[in-house]
Amino acid sequence: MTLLPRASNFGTEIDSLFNALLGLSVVVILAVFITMIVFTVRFRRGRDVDRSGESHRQLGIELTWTLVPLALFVGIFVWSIRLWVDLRTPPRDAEVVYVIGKQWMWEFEHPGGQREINTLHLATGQPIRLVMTSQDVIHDVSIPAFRVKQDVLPGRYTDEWFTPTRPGTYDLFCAEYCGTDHSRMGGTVVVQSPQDHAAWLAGHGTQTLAMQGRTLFTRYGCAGCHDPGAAVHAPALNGLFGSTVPLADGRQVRADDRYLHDSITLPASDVAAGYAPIMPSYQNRISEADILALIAYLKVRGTDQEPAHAR
Ligand code: HEC
Ligand SMILES: [Cu+2]
Repeated sequence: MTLLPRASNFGTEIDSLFNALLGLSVVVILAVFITMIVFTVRFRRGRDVDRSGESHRQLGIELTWTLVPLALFVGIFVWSIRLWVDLRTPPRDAEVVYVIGKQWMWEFEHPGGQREINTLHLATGQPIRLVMTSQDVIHDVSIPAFRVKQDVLPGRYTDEWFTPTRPGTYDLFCAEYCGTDHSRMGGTVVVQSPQDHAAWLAGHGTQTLAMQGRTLFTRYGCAGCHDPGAAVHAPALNGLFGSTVPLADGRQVRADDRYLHDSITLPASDVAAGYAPIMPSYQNRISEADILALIAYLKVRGTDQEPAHAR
């Protein structure tokens, strides 16, 4: 039973699971209601039937109606858990697209720096991992044709992945009530052939996200403290992403997206060991989009992928 287009790698399996649950429910409902109706007619008042019950107990029947449903439902459980794990495990070659939700629009950022509002261009066959955050309240990216849905939270990165399989135009909805214009907070996913998509990317690229990040690094004054030669004693931030950072309070944390994000908005909460807590907080002074660009830059800072820049 499909009322929706099926346009991602998850389409068939999620629909099969749904149909299996639906079929099983129908079987159980029929079994219960048919038995109920038969019994109400058969044992109605005034009918001369044997009501002694207990007397003819049959182990075979009891075992059957206990074990068969048990096996069916455990089977469904195992099936759905495997599908869930698959849904939560993006493949290594998945391309990241950043998503920012705000009242009441969606902003998308491709690694090549292309930015889009309420429209997202993707290519068939390319696994995509959406890394998502919110600028204000809780939102939720739901793309029914891809059978994916995930909450988007302020101050946190959540993700969802899929591989578009069929070119076309599909709806994207906000699936978490987020205020007055929630019902209008949506957009369109345009799935193109790989060739068309490459052409689209080339036609809309300006500067990669990391290059935009480098510009912002100077504009927000980060460079004044963090670049070599700065008068302030601050970490160089080279090769920081993915490393283990010793903190002033003795804890050790892994420098992931979340850590970089919080270092910018809440620098006082995780102070690097050996430094004074003098970094100003950028909370409410910087958009989530700019933070994403800064993080993209920090990921390549000090590596050979670092974008060239003028000082
Ligand atoms: C006034 C100087 C100053 C400015 C401006 C500044 N920082 Fe910092 N930053 C520091 C110092 C000092 C630390 C180390 C203490 C700490 O962790 O708070 C630090 C820590 C960090 C860390 C964590 C480093 C680690 O090794 O764990 C990151 C990431 C960072 N800054 C990024 C930025 C970005 C991005 C900006 C601009 C938006 C910025 N900083 C602006 C001084 C500054
Ligand atoms: Cu919303």
